[in-house]
Amino acid sequence: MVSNSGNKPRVLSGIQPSGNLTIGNYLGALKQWVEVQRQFDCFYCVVDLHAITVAQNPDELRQKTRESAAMYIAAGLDPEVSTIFVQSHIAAHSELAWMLTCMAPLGWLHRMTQFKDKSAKQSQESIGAGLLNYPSLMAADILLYHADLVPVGDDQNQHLEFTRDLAQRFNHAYGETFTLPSVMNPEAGARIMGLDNPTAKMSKSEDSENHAVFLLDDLAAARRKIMRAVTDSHREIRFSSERERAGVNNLLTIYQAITDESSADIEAHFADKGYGDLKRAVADCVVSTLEPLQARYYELMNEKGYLDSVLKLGREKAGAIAEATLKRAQENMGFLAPS
Ligand code: AQP
Repeated sequence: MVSNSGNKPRVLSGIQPSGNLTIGNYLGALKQWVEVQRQFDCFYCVVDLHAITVAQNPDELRQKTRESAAMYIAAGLDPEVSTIFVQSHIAAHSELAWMLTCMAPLGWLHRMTQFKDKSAKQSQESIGAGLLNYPSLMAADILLYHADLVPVGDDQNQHLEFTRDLAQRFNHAYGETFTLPSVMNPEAGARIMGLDNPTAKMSKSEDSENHAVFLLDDLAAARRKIMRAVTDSHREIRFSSERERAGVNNLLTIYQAITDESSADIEAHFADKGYGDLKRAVADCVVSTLEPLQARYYELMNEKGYLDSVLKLGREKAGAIAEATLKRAQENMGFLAPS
C-alpha cells in the first residue's frame, strides 16, 4: 500500500475561488480544516483550476484567489502548521489530471450529480468539457499528496468515491501508485441549505439576494438575511428531515455547526420559543463568528507581502511532494523519462 512518508495521516482539501465564500463553505469545509490542522499533516489549496470549469473574469479570478487564501488564514489556519497554496502554481495538478482523464470512463463522469446540476443551467452546446472532467482534476489534487483524509461538505462525497475508484483502476492497471483516500464530513453542517430556498444547497455562485450569508457580508446584512430566512407555518422547533420543515432544520443545523451543542440540548433550549427567537439566536452566533474573522481578514489583506510569502512557501512544500508522485505515476504509466 502506498502512503505518505510522514508519521501523521495526511489531509488535502480546497475551495474554488469562484465567488465570495459562504457560511456553507465555512461550516462544511473550513471549520473542520482548522479543527484538524494540528492532528494531521494538512495541505489546503485554493483550487483556481476548478473555478475555470465555468467562465471567470480574469481580474476577478486573480483577486478571489488571493481573497480565498487570506480567508483560509483568517478562519484560523496557521501557515506554520498547515501548507497553504494555489493549485495552478503546481503544474503537476494539470499533468496528472490529464493522465487520469484518459482513464476515467465517460459513464462515471456523466453520473456525477454536480455535473448534472451545473450543466442543466447551460445550453447543451456550450457546456465546457472541463465541467465534465472536474472529478478527474479533483482526483489528481488528492492523489498527488497521498492524502488519507479529505474534509469536505457532503456534496463532494460522490467525487471522493470517484477518486477512490479511479485510483484503484490506475493501481490495478499500472501497479501500486496512489493511496486510497477517505472522506471526512463534519458532524453538523455537512450541507447548509439556501436561506431563501432550503431545499437547495447554499452556493457562492447563486446570485439571489437572500440566498447565502457571505463571510465578508456586512454584519447587519448577514443578520437581515437570517431574519428573512424561509421557514414554515408550524410552530415546533426541532430537527427534521421532512421537506416542508427544511428551513427550520437548516437554521438549527447552522446553530449546531457553530455551537457544537447536541441536538437534544438545542431542541430543549428552543422548546418554549418561537421562530423569531430561533432566527435571532442563529443571527447572533453567525455574527459572532464573522466579526473576528473579518477583522483578521482585513488585517491580512493590508499586510503587504505576507500572503505572497505564505503562498510561496506552500508552493515549495506542496510542489516537492506533487512532483515526486507525478514522476512515479508517469514512470508507471510508461512515459520515457527525459535524459
Ligand atoms: N452549502 C454547503 N454546505 C456545506 N458545505 C459546503 N461546501 C460548499 N457549499 C456547502 C463545501 O465547501 C467546499 C468548497 O466547495 P467548492 O467551492 O470547491 O465547490 P462547491 O461545493 O461547488 O461550493 P459552492 O459554494 O457551491 O461553489 P460554486 O457555487 O462555485 O459551485 C467543499 O468542501 C464543499 O463541500
